[in-house]
Amino acid sequence: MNIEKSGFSTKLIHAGEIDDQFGSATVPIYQTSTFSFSSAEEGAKCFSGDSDGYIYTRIGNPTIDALERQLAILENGFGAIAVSSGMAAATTIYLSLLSSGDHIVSTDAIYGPARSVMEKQFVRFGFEATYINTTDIETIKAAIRPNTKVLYIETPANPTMDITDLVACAKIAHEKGILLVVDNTFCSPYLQNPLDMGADIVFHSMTKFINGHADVVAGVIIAKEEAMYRQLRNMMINMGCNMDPHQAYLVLRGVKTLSIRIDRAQESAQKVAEFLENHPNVAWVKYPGLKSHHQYELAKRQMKGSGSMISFGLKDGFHGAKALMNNLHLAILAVSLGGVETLIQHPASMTHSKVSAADKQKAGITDELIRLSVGIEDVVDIINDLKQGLESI
Ligand code: LCS
Repeated sequence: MNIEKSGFSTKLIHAGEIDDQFGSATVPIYQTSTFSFSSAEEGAKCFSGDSDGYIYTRIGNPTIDALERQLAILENGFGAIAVSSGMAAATTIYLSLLSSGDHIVSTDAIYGPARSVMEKQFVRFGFEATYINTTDIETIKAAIRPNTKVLYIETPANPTMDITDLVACAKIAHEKGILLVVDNTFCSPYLQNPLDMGADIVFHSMTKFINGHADVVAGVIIAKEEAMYRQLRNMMINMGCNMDPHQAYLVLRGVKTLSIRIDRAQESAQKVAEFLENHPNVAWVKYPGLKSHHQYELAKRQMKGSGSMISFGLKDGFHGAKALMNNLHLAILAVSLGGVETLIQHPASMTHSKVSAADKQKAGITDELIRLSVGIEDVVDIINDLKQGLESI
């Protein structure tokens, strides 16, 4: 069977398989730091690249390899690099692609630490960064300078749910000879495949939808071309931000149900978004599946579904947001997203608190904004919980 030609859900179940000596149905956890060589000569061959035998788990491990092969197939890339977290994916990309004096153009409303690590720490290495509203193509063109090396997009953006046109970005990036990097965490490979739309590198926090059970922190980078894959892989190995075999096993288990989890969560998210939009205490709702989303048509074009992330604002601002969050019984008040449980959080004071007040305002991360990650509980229970929470304001 050619797994690459099979359907997405079949790939979820079978693309991570390996042949082991006992025929186990799931991938065993090779919980070892190192691997023995059959001879001194074989050891030397492994190090010189003349043999693809395993050496040391930071460099490669059968359990981690199985997950990497699966992710490369799911995102239609040359190869995948599993890393210890989504932030390890972002920093491995920054450090692989940028040298002192290079410039990066990025979506302003991205996951807070992916921005603050650049602005507060990597500036010391001479990297320059410009954060802009990437929903406007002319703004992107104007931000690109002669020393720009990377266009870095997060779409839908965390937490504004603004959508950036991936095909248009790929066109600009390639005209200018720069690389397009896409954080695809909010969609997962089930809903959006940036490499197919012209991106060079895609990455995920697998802590979210890919693992889906709120019990692992993990990341992955997928490169379209071999040379880029090798460059990123070498950086991961030398920085030591590799995944652990047990972590890989848990993600291999979680990813099998990605499509059915997302189908269920996004069906509920549509109903939750419609409920919120019609509630008198709610000022606005941003969800790609609502016609009121100003980029509804673009979302339909580049995403295979609307996902299960919703942003909304309350008429009573931050005061109302706090009252709602303190009065929910089913939704868990916690950061993170993309798990089977419904989560709610307040980005301005939580995930994006390290972004300056002025930059938050400019990026649309306002005080009244609440972010909801809709889980797979019964939708009537999710809506009833929100209803009683909203009535308590
Ligand atoms: N990219 C996106 C879009 C994210 O939402 C996150 C984490 C990361 C990268 C980093 O991944 P990590 O290192 O945590 O695996 N987002 C979080 C959030 O919104 N709440 O808590 C974590």
